Amino acid sequence: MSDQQHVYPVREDFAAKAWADKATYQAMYQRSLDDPEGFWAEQAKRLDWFTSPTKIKHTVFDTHNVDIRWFEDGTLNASVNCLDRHLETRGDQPAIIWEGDDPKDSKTLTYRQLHERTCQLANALKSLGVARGDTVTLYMPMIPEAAMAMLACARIGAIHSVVFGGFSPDALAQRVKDAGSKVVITADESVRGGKNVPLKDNVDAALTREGTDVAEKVLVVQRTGGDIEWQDGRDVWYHDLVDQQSSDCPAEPMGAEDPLFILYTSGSTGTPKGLKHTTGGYLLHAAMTHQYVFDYQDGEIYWCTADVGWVTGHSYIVYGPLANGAISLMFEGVPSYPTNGRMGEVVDKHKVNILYTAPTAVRALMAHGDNVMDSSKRDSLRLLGSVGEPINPEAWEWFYRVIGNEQCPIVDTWWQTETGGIMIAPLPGATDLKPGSATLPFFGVQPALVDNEGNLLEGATEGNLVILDSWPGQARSIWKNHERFLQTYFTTYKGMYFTGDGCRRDEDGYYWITGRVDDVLNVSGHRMGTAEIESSLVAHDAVAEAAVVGFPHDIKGQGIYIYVTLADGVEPSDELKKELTQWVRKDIGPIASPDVIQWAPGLPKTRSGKIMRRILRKIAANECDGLGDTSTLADPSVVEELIEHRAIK
Ligand code: 6R9
Repeated sequence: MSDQQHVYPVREDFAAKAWADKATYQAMYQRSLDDPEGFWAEQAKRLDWFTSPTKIKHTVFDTHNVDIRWFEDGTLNASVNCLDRHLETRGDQPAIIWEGDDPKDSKTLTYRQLHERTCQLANALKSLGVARGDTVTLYMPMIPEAAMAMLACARIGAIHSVVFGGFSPDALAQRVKDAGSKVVITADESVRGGKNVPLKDNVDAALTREGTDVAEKVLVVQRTGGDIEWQDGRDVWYHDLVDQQSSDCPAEPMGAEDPLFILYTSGSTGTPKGLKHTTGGYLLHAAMTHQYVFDYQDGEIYWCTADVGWVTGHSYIVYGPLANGAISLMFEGVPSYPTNGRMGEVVDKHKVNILYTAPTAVRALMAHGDNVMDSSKRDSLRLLGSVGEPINPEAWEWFYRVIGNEQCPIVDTWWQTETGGIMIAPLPGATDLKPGSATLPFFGVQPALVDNEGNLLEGATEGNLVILDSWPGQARSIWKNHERFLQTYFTTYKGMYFTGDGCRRDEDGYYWITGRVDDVLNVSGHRMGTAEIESSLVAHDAVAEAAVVGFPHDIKGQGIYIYVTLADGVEPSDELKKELTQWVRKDIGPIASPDVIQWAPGLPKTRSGKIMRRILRKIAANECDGLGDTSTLADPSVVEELIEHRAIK
């Protein structure tokens, strides 16, 4: 079927009111390439600066010398942009609408309230010894305090590092240590799907690990009142300390290139990387994309269902929307609790206009059938968005028809932790939609496709997705490891940023992301390195060797398929499978739970000892007929054996 049969043209009524129609998009995009200095100097005016930037763009994508600076002589403060500057015009407008895990729990914070509490928290952090340039780790539930903590750090020039609340104590410890955080902010427990998660216990456990003694203080929000251990001198109740603080806290003037936050993400090798994002360019990119891609109009209720532990939560729950003075809905729970209709019910309850979610959530609902949305009308919705992984056309159509009542354009937004904000996506008043395609680049973004040798490919074709020049929201480095930043992103294809994604471009120039081309899995929109899971497994006494690959999964997009070679003398058993599953969950977190474990007496290797993952991926996907060239295998019989004992038949 040709792509052309699936085009949803821009709706006239939408284009008439949108921030950008076709002509505007084309003119602005062209200008952003022809005159980046002029274009971005103008756009920078959407932020409030203490000192306006005069130097706009200084970016070098040289393999040996990657140097990315935007607006480098400007000074500003992100919290002022997200809070103070709205007080006069919209102080009493909601900034955050919070919907608790329990449908009876919700509250609203106005810009004035959010400002006041953020300032109090900022003063509290100062009283704990946090100063400009220090790092603070946040391990928090989806509660307004998480947004306040990010903004409070920004206010005093501290650098936040948010760690997703689903990560294990070991994963948390590694991140506290790498960031060198003096203070950890957490809660007694978080609540998700009616279950309590022991955040504070996890922090306690994490801080017993070697190298975490940098963390001198733990600030604890009381969310549930559950039982927790207390370490006098280290642990401080949030309500004891914060409530007594002054709500006057002058904001630090930060250089545009001063770090705003670190966020860890998985790569194909080694430990997670702390991507470093800076203040000016990041905030501008987040705010501008939030306005144009979601076509955000004043007063609308906007809901991004991500967790603040991921980059989507950073850019599109906190920084982008708040910089734009938007009303951002923050949801503590999960879409399936108390019933599968919850997402629609939250939309109706708060009259949500824009809903930004993940394909995995759509597919999970779709699996229950159309009736799953019967408990809600969703007639307040105007626009839908998708992020985190490729959305298959069936899920796109279902999202459009059932959730959006055939009334709402869908913006499929491709981007990454590294890119800071949306890179390829339709603008709803400007771009005709094709289900499954992230469509066209945002202003200033120059995507290209290259073959494996790095040759640029023209026209309708498929290849590796690279970006040819810098954009303001780009990560500047990896925390304390610039060399790794160069290695990871700028050595594969010289002079270009390599995304790690494969992509097709059609005859209309539309981009279709096909998924990772490296050893990174995308499970329910969560990024995970196969190497991380493998190193966790081989640390178990029973395991001699392990290889992890992704396989197609109806709901998660990709599932985790593990081949395990047991140590000598260890017998395979179902108990051992359970034990290994628990081991990985405990080591990394529940998001890394294996879906399938297959015992592998041997793994297919080249004669030089490299595991041939290509073959393992095929076997996991049940594509055993097309294994391709196996002539380089050291022992071909290994493959027969694995096929015969496939775990999924
Ligand atoms: C924002 C975010 C990034 C990886 C990225 C790609 C995949 C994200 C996508 C998409 C197809 C989309 N991805 N959005 N693939 N279409 N609309 O998810 O960041 O967690 O760093 O993941 O996710 O593979 O490289 P992050």
